[in-house]
Amino acid sequence: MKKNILKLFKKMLRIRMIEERISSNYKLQMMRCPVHLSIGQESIAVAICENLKDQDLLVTAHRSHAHYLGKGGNLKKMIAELHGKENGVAGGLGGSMHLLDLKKNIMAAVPIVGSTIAIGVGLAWANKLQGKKDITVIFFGDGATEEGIFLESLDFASLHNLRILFVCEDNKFSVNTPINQRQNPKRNLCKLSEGIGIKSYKLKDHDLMKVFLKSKKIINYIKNVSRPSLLDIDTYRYLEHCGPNSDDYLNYRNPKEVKKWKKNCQIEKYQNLLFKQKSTKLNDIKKSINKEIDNAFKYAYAGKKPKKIILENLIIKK
Ligand SMILES: Cc1ncc(C[n+]2csc(CCOP(=O)(O)OP(=O)(O)O)c2C)c(N)n1
Repeated sequence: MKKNILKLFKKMLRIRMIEERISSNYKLQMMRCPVHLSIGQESIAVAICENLKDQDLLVTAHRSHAHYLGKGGNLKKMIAELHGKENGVAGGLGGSMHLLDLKKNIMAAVPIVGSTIAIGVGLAWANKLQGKKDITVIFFGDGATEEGIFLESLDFASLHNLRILFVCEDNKFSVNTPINQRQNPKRNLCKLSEGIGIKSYKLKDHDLMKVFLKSKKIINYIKNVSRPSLLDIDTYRYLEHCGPNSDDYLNYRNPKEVKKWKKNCQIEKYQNLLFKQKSTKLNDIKKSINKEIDNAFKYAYAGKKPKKIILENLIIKK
């Protein structure tokens, strides 16, 4: 078990360190696309992706880095994409909000809020028609559940017994607007989804192992019974909605709430559990991650700018 926890911890730490580097390098103005960082939310992507097979499909939205990396997306090509380079995952034309890696079945990241929910349902429907047993995981935020397409997608998935795990990362904000200014207090996402016939679960904590164990059970259910499920998890982003900085000075979030979630930092929690203070093993892990990140940035810097847009070259082949 400890070996398993260590493996998941390393994945979380790697995502945190990659995003921290993106954040600190952003001021160099070499990355010119908007970035929506997942710092604070990494445990969900890592825990759920650990229960997926390479063949299982994944779609995500604008806050895509943790999902992409959790499913094994290519780091060098991701960093090159953020730098608008030809050797990036989308030829440098998409940026942070359009990550994909078809070798790992990371099918799309799309920033039109709610859009990838329907795209994911379409992919699962195609899989079903082809007799494939793989599941599709769709990651989205609490804001996306307010789009009409969300309920339409759930309805279609339920009607056609699609093998889908819908994952809502409920970080309580859509940009700077809190959930209580957007939704009736009686609105209950799991009840809404259950009303459409989809088994739904709420986790009020994004604890790494809790999410891992819960999603393992749910994914087994989806595979065995061929039905969709929904998992709604409370979580928190540490930085601004879009960009590399903190925006706590804006005071749209209660400082007590921010403090409470930072105290529940999953990296710190599992670091304390796994390592003694000043652990050389932890330092070695960090050194090796830093080396990998250095290499990814070198790869991005070495890439060429895309010359001109030729539409047929945009069709990305596996
Ligand atoms: C259809 C649509 N409406 C509005 C926007 C502007 N927008 C971008 S991100 C975002 C907030 C989405 O919140 P949520 O789904 O909870 O994801 P989070 O940013 O919290 O991860 C909004 C409103 C958009 N991109 N697409």
